[in-house]
Amino acid sequence: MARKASSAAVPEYLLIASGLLSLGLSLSACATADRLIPWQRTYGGPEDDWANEIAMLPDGGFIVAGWTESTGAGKEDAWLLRLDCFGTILWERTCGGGEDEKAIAVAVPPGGGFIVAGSTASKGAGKGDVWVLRLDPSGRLLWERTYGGGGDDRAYDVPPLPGGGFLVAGRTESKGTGGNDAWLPRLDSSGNLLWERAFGGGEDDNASAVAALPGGGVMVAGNTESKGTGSWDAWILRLDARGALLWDRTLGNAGFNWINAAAALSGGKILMAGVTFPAGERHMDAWLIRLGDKSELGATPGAAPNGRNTSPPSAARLPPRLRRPAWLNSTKGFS
Ligand SMILES: [Ca+2]
Ligand SMILES: [Ca+2]
Ligand SMILES: [Ca+2]
Repeated sequence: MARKASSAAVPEYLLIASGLLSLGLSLSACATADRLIPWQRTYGGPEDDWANEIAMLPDGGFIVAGWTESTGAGKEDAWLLRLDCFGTILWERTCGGGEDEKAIAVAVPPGGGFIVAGSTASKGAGKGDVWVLRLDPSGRLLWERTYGGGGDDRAYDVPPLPGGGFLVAGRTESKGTGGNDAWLPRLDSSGNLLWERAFGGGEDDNASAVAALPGGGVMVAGNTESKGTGSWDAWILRLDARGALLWDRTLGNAGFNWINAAAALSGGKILMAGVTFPAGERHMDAWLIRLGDKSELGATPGAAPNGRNTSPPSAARLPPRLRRPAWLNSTKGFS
């Protein structure tokens, strides 16, 4: 009613124009000069402080997950920074106890707020435990849970899944076959464990990132010393929506091969990133792996009815390697 009263006094086209103008102003508030680096900032105190992952928010701002030794409850604490689109801190929060904590991954679930995964040595079942925290949009803790056993257990990714809840990707020393195994605890939206899967052999194995597929199920980026060639090989696992392994493949050479990021592109396509250390060379190369389309992703290698080779890409199909590893986050998966 108030709107109608005011439109009687002000021409309607002016109201529409003013609405469009304010909408345009709010959208353009984050616009920056067309420069290569519109801004850069540092955050932290006198001790070591680390930003590990960043997620963009609908208002143009960001949430940053990392850890800090400069503030908090002792040693390293998980550290979350809510920034506006210019990098100004809106709020920051540390979580943890007297031992080491890290926030490794952060994501924005459909319901808003934040889901954070990392590790804690201050609580849980012993040594490091996987640690998942659910925060509201203001950074208030809604719930936190630890997962793990007596060994060292770590989380590296925590994507929200289309069906609700989350899938943690990490590694466990408490379960599985030997050494570390890739570990995938499936959580509901309140953090309750729905199921968990561990994959690996007698050596160290891990799951470093997950990309959800449109038809259900996930593609897991992992790394293995138990399979493949030489020391570490990249390890790609295709799981269905219940966590059953449909197929897996290793990619690598006799040197060090490692993937620590997975992005779902449109149409069910997947891009993974990591580093590869060509045998006999003294430097790492950045490494991008583009997986095939949805029809390939769901197929069982070697069992395609039309006889096509549906295997995930071999190293020969990878794009030319970049000689600039610096943009890669080498810590995710190493910590
Ligand atoms: Ca701490
Ligand atoms: Ca543990
Ligand atoms: Ca293992």
